[in-house]
Amino acid sequence: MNPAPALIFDVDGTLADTEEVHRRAFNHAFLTYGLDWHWDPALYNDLLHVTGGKERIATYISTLGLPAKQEGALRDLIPDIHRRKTRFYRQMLEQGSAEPRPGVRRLIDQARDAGALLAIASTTSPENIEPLIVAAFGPQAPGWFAAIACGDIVARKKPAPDIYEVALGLLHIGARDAVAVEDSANGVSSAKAAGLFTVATPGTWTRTQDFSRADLVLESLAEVSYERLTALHAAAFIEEAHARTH
Ligand code: XBP
Ligand code: MG
Repeated sequence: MNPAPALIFDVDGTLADTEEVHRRAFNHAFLTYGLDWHWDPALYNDLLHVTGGKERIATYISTLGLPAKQEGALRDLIPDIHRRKTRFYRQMLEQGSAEPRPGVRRLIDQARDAGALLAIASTTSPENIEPLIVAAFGPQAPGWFAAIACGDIVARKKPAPDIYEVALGLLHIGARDAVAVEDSANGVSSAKAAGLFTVATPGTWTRTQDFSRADLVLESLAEVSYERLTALHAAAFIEEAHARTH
C-alpha cells in the first residue's frame, strides 16, 4: 500500500463553500431567460440532493405539474439554460474570490510535501473547475492536480462510484491507494462504492445529511494533518485485512 496515499477531492462544498454562488447563478440564468423560477435557499437545499445542475433543473421542472407538451419544451431548453448558468457562475468566481474551506490549503501543502498525488472527483461542469481552483488557491494551483474527473464524462453521477473510478484510472492507482474528501452524503456514497477510505467534512448545505458511511467525519480539514490521515487510512485497511482472516 502506498505510504503516501493520493488525495481525491470533491469540489463544491469541500474545497470551497460554493453552492450559494451556484444558487445565485441558477437564479440569474432563470431570470435572464424570462422564467419565473426562483430557487430560494430552502428549495435549493432540497434540490441539492440531485447531483448535476442539468439534472437538478430537470428535477425541478418535473415538480411543476405542467402539461406534457409544455414540460417537454422546457426540458429541451435545459442545456442552454445550464450553459448560461455556468457562464454566470464563472463570472461570479472571477469577480470575487471563493474562500477555501479551513484546513484545505494546509492539507494540500502537506500532501504535496509528502509526494502524494492530488486529484479532483466532482459532479460539477469542467468549465467550473479551473476558475474555482484559481479563485481559491491562486493561478499556480491547477498544476497541483494530476487528474481532474468531473461533469458529464460519466453517465451515472454521484452517488454512483463512476467519477471516483475515473479519477483512480487517471491516476493509475487502486482504491486502496487513495483517500477521498467529500462534503455530502451523495459524495461519500460515491467514494465508498468505489472502495476509497473516505473523509467527510459536512458543509453549510449538507450538515444535516447522513454521514454514517464515512470512515472519518470532521468539522473541517483544519482538524487533521496529512500524516494523521495516512495513519488512519493504513489502520483501516489493516483492520479490514484482519477481519478477513479471522
Ligand atoms: C456539486 C454538484 C454540482 C454543483 C453545480 O458537485 O452537484 O452539480 O452543485 O454544478 P460536487 P453544475 O461533486 O463538486 O460536490 O451546475 O456544473 O452541475
Ligand atoms: Mg460536494
